[in-house]
Amino acid sequence: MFSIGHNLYSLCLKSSTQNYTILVLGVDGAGKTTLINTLRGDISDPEAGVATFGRSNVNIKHGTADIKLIDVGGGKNMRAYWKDAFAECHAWIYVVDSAAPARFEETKRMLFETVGSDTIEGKPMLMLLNKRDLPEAVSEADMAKQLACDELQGSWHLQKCVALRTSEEQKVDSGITDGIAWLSKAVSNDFGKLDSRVEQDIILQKQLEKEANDKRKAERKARKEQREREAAAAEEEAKKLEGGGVALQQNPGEVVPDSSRECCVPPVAAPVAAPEAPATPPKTLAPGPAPAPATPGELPPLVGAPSTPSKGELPALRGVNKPARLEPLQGSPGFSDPATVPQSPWKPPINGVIQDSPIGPQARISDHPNVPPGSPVEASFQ
Ligand SMILES: Nc1nc2c(ncn2[C@@H]2O[C@H](COP(=O)(O)OP(=O)(O)OP(=O)(O)O)[C@@H](O)[C@H]2O)c(=O)[nH]1
Ligand SMILES: [Mg+2]
Repeated sequence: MFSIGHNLYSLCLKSSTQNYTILVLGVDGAGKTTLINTLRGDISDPEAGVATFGRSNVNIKHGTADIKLIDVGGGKNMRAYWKDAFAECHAWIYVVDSAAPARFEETKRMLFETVGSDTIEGKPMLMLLNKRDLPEAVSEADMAKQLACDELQGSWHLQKCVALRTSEEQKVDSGITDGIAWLSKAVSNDFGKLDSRVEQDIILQKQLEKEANDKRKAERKARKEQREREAAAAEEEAKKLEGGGVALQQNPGEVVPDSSRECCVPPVAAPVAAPEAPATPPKTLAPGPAPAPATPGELPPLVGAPSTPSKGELPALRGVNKPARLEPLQGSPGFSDPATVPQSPWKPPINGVIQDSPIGPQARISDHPNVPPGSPVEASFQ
């Protein structure tokens, strides 16, 4: 009874040791996909080599074992994804192009970055020195030196091979069959440990992925909140600016700014610099009859102004915009209620002649009591 049970248990254990995963790594062009094609019994067209993008799984049978092979692209933009497959592998193969010594340094760097990872460290590794059929292939000893193989820890094996198989008649290279035999044995010998390690590594990997995901989410959320805060602040600012204008218009009885109103220029305008004369005077100004000299007590007409401005209007200078002026609000400093402020008896001059002057009808503007002696107004019209 015991022996039947024991045999059944051994059978189950044995059959469970038949399923494992091998990850195939190496820089681009090393021959990973070619190797996998050869292992599954396919032939490869050396002219039709296409770089692998992403990863693909291929199942093969080796003796009694079912092996899942993971092929991951070795291009620079693919290498960051290698680690995603470390946890689920029981063992791995590192493929090297022996005929590309210029890439040995890069190949070595990627090798040591990989072996240093928690989820692959210590798992059996087969290093295949591929493309031995090419005349420029570097010797095995030389390669081992250049790749610093003596610094590798744990269970590893170096094997030279030719992965390329171009016809049905061509036998699979013995370097490949030998290498796979070594790796299968290494896995079988230590399967119990390796299999529970894979289970733990998968849990660890999921945890790491979750942490990385949570971190990314938190960063995205923080960025979104920051954008929302900035948008709210900008909106608040815009409301404040808008609120100032609205208050002016909404307080009943207040004088509101009205840009359509005639500007309130003081009775006697400060001298306005005439627009700079162009090198060639405009046709409207030149040559023209010289303006008659101003008779005493009269002011000459302004250039470009209507000769007789109507009463209450100030002559507009050509090219000079009338400045708009906002009335002060009721209650603000400078506000004068028109109902209480006595109106000035002043009337604007017509052709420089002051109207209803307390001094006399022909008084000069500078004689007016409201004009201080030496004022710019006086200077500008004399
Ligand atoms: N002569 C020779 N050529 C080989 C051998 N193995 C692969 N090649 C050629 O090397 C080139 C690259 O092979 P792939 O298998 O596509 O290389 P890879 O490692 O999968 O490359 P990526 O998918 O870019 O990471 C192809 O043209 C293959 O035919 C070999 O043993 N001998
Ligand atoms: Mg490939």
